[in-house]
Amino acid sequence: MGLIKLLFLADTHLGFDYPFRPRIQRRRRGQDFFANYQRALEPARKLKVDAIVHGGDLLFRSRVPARLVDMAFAPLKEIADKGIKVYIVPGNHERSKIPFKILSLHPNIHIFDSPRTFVIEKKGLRVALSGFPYCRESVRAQFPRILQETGWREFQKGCDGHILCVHHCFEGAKVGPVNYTFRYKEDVIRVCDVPREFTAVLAGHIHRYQILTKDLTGRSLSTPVYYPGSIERTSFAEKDEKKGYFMFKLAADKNSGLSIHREEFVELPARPMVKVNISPQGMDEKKLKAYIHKALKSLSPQSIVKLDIQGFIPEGCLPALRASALRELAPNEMNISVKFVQMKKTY
Ligand SMILES: [Mn+2]
Repeated sequence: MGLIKLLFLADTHLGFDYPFRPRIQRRRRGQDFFANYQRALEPARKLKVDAIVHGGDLLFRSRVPARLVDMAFAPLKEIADKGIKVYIVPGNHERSKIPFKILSLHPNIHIFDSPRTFVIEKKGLRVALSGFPYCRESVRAQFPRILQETGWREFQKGCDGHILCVHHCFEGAKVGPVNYTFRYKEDVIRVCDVPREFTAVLAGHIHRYQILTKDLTGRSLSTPVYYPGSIERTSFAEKDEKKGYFMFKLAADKNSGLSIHREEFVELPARPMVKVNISPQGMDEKKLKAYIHKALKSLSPQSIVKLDIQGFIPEGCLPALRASALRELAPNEMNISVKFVQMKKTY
């Protein structure tokens, strides 16, 4: 029996910081997202996989220019034209506003625009991919019903196994600098509600790469949940995270059924994010500029920098903290922003 090679990526957020008519000229991060999108799709373009699954949030929000939709769709069409199957889960940034219908006309592109099941077949190996679009209202309560609506049970006889594709939080998923853990809220799916017949859950939505293998009490899950995370950092909460995508080899055995024969997390380059703390109390404009200049010089010019300005800001220092002034101090490739941790004026 054959192996099915599957590439799984999610949360590409295309369009993030990618204005078509920018009001000011500065380095934008949008191109980084497109570059990593292309890198992640490379194994598919080189025909090294049989199928790709996009776990949702293809675009950064639901209302986007038609040109951006075309830019996001073109690589997927190109891959589908080569005979590779493409499966897409609409995420919370998608809903009905993105014209997925255009894509779904392609015979190799399949969209989970409603709860449904598609079958991938290769050399006698048949895998049922079930999924549904992002559910806005209390998915925790509705999950068992929506899962049933995918019709997955009807594919039990003819298939070697099942994979679930969604764009949701599951119990135990972690995010942020202090490892916030999703637990009991109404938008968090219970891991025990995933039937053991599923070999894996492929999920988008959580931007940190992780594999959930245990429930909240520490018991092993019969079905692990795979989050590839976002392909680039979308906020400072992701500053220390690895970014990338998954490559899976699926295999089946008469006794044990479908399994992930091999899994690999492929890392993508991500820009360093750095916070710089500054207390400008007692400085004048010149001194503050010199201080910032020195701090920025010590960083990789590719960095995305946030200046955390703490405490009192002498009035004379304010011009040095204007966006335009900061751009002059920073290398061209650097992104720089300011956050006033406790903004107060002194007189
Ligand atoms: Mn997302």
